[in-house]
Amino acid sequence: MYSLKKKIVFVTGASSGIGAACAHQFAQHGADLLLAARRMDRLEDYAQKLRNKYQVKVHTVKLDVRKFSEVEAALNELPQEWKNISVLLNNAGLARGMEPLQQGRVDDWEEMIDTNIKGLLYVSRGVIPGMIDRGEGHIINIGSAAGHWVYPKGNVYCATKHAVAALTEGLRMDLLGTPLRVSTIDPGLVETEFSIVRFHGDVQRADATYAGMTPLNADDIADAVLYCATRSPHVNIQEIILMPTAQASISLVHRKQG
Ligand code: NDP
Ligand code: 8X3
Repeated sequence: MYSLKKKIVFVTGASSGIGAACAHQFAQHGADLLLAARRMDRLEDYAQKLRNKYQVKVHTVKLDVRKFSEVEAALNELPQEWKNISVLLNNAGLARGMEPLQQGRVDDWEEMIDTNIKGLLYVSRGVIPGMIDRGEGHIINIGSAAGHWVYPKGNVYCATKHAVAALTEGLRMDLLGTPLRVSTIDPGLVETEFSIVRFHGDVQRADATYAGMTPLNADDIADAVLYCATRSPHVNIQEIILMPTAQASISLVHRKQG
């Protein structure tokens, strides 16, 4: 097994959901955490809880992954002791809206493309050269079942997650011959703030996404991430697709009535 003790793990989108659950489990394994998101109050509160509970070091970074100059500055300005990142978890991401493409909102498209594709690229471009120099690193992307299949009205979100799948595969090819590993974890329905964000704060519509079925929770995804991150260095788990038992395919969900 690969020990994460005292390794630096960089989690984007650590203020909520899957990113926060992964940060928790990485801390349980003794990793030091570099946590990034835009909502600093939440991030700092959470960081303090992890420091107290697990006696690990946690450094927080205010970061909007959509802004290349911000990503570049945040990485350049990291204190020296935080620069040697061993695991990068590209998790920051979102869906916005669920309309037929011909009625879609351009602002929503831009936000998804800028966050899910360009943000992942900016952070990866900033972190990977250092990993290559040090001869150690694991990039774990949070893709989606929506990166394998498309569902009605999922158009642009699905396209961004298909892009994540392509970038994961391409990166693995580009890093061939180095000791770096590249993995993607691709969940189906997970109950987090994802649907509230998607529906612009409409909680009723968000709740309907999970009505009558038991979705995955953020810790289920963290289990898969930690499994990948703790394999021996010669083992690369390329991809894990995980779905709720009640989800047979991207748009076939069994819901109990009443
Ligand atoms: P949440 O909304 O709970 O968390 C999203 C996280 O991303 C937050 O911490 C948010 O932090 C961060 N984030 C969003 N935009 C930016 C940005 N521009 N810059 C930096 N951070 C940002 O949703 P999930 O935990 O569910 O989502 C995490 C990932 O999992 C996403 O990539 C999503 O696509 C993927 N996923 C989710 C599934 C689901 O059903 N929930 C299924 C499959 C994949 P802040 O707002 O503080 O910046
Ligand atoms: C999120 C999963 O099916 O809601 O990536 O698009 S889904």
